[in-house]
Amino acid sequence: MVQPDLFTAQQAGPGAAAPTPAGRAAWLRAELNRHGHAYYVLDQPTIPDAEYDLLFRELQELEQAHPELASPDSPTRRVGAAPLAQFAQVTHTVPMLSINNGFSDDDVLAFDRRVRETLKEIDEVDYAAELKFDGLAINLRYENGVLVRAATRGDGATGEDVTVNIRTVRSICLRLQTDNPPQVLDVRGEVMMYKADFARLNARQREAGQREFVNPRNAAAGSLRQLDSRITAQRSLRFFAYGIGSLEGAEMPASHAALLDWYVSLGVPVCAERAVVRGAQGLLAFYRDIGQRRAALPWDIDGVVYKVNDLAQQQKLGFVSRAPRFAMAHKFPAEEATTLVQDIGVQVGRTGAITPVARLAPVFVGGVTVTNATLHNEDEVRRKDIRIGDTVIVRRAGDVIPEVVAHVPERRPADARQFVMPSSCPVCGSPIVRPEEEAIARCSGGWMKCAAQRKGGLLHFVSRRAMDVEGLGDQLVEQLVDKNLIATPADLYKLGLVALAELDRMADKSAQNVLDALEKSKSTTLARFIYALGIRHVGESTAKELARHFGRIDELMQASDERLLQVADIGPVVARSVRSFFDDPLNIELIEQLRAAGVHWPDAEPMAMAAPKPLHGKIFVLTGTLPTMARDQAAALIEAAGGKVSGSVSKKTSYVVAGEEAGSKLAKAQELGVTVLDEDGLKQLLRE
Ligand code: D41
Repeated sequence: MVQPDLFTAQQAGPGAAAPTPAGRAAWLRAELNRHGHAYYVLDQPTIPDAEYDLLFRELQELEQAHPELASPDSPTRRVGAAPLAQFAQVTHTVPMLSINNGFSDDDVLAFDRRVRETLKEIDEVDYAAELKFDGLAINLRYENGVLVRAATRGDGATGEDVTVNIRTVRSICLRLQTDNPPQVLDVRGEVMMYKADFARLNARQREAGQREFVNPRNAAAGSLRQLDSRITAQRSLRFFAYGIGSLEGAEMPASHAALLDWYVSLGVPVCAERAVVRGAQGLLAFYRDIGQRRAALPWDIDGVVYKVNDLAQQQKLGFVSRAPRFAMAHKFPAEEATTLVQDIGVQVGRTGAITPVARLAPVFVGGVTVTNATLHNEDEVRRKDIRIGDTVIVRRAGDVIPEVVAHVPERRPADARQFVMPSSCPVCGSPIVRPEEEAIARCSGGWMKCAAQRKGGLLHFVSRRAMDVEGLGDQLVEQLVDKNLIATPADLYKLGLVALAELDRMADKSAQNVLDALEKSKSTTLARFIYALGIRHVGESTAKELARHFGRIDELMQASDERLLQVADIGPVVARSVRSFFDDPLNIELIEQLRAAGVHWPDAEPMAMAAPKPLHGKIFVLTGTLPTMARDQAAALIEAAGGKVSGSVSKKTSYVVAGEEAGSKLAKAQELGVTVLDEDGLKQLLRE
């Protein structure tokens, strides 16, 4: 799309002789808008952040020196302004309607039937299907292509003027990308926060000792309704368009899909997860597809929205009370619900980790009834201040285990009780210990004494991604351990038909199935076997790396810390954990027994021992501008030599490489006594 000021841009670009301030400002704005759009809307960055910042600062200075150049669509207007006393009221020229909700397939069939009845003579209706973002509805008014006002939906008739806040949202264009913009265009859509930005924001809030937000929606609402827009500017809000209000001076597109395509061409962000589908079956297929991918999306949605695609058909359908008859929101089961904490107990994991668990009044959330939710660890219970008797928000997203998100302060009873970490394991009675600097308290009984750890370890051993013993679930392992029929994974392969068939809910047939599954599991891979051992800190991908690197179990069992550290992604903590696992004679015996029982896998050649890289284990922090190297270049060279680059200086930092205008990081390095290098010093190290 051609920018109106692109002609001046070319004239005033690099190489042009002495551009006028106005020409230079126009060029800078066009450049910044182009790069900003590529980054925030297309997700395809075109220049490094540092270069963007440079152009930005130049424009800021230019506008300060020449106030007459100030313009409402300048990217410099995105940084926020002085706080407001209150938001002004805005009356929407065309009211912002609400949308009818449905929850079941039947609701969808009924919606489609009503639509067909009204439209008559149409067998199958074309629908535009899109996501239902969990954010805040907003109206963006563009006059002659320039963003002049942004208002919240409010009660649909009047909302609040949040223009200064909306200006800080990088993906929202301050000027439409077209040569002939409509005189008036009201773009409607949802402001929200990506899940990753939400997590980063909460981490920042936590570090600053400030209140954390319960979910991305609340974070988006809190950020948008800030009277101090400089705070909003730091909050990474996003926007997706899904509707239109007033339109003057342009032809209304013929369909909803065409409207959204037009928006895309104007530079207005539209989510790519949308489709035109046919009939109720098309709607249901869209719902199922998105439902399966819901947890993997970068943002929260609470359903999908269906709209009759043809705008003439929409007109014909009209409205009931305040919602259009042409649209329906098909909601997913809520991922959050409130319920009562009846008690807080603890659970003992396979490594002995003690997890506080809230016992809840049963609540339907994320599509299932939940009675237990994890509180992660003791510090989390304190931080979130969850007490017995509290009303809490419980979250179950996708297949993730349910967790307690927050308590509802207004609903805390006077007799709410604090959780106390027990001093001994509820399963085996061994002391519970919590090493200093660790977040996790553990049962000290170990595998030998603690049945909970044995059960957890056995369940892990037989799990699908480990030895994959089909049909050996919770209840069976529970009985086998409680009846002392097995203690270690090796005992599994000694089980006989008679012993198995005597267990509750086992018949000869199912007992034989378990034996067959055990037999089948003996033929495995080294990676699965390593993972099945349940070594602390060794997950599936680390197990794969270890298998690839060592090829044979004996090679791994004998590997030194140094050798282990050469494996991709293995650091000192994991190396230590692997080494101490194989230093324990009981573990060696277990492996021997399993091999004797017939567990086997194809061996491979170990990878050659590489010479350690020169900067192995060294952590670098880069700050300031280096004379000849860009920061990315320096980082790439350090990483290629085996070093790591970190963003902040700590006691663990090996070197700070400082260039011109190095600031607080240099000061911190000096304070901590970390070695400071200049570019030559770094080059010297790289040559060594
Ligand atoms: O994503 C959404 N939350 C969303 C909300 C959407 N994708 N489409 C919507 N369409 C409408 C109509 C049909 C009235 C134009 C909506 C909303 N309304 C809406 N959001 C809040 C109230 C109404």
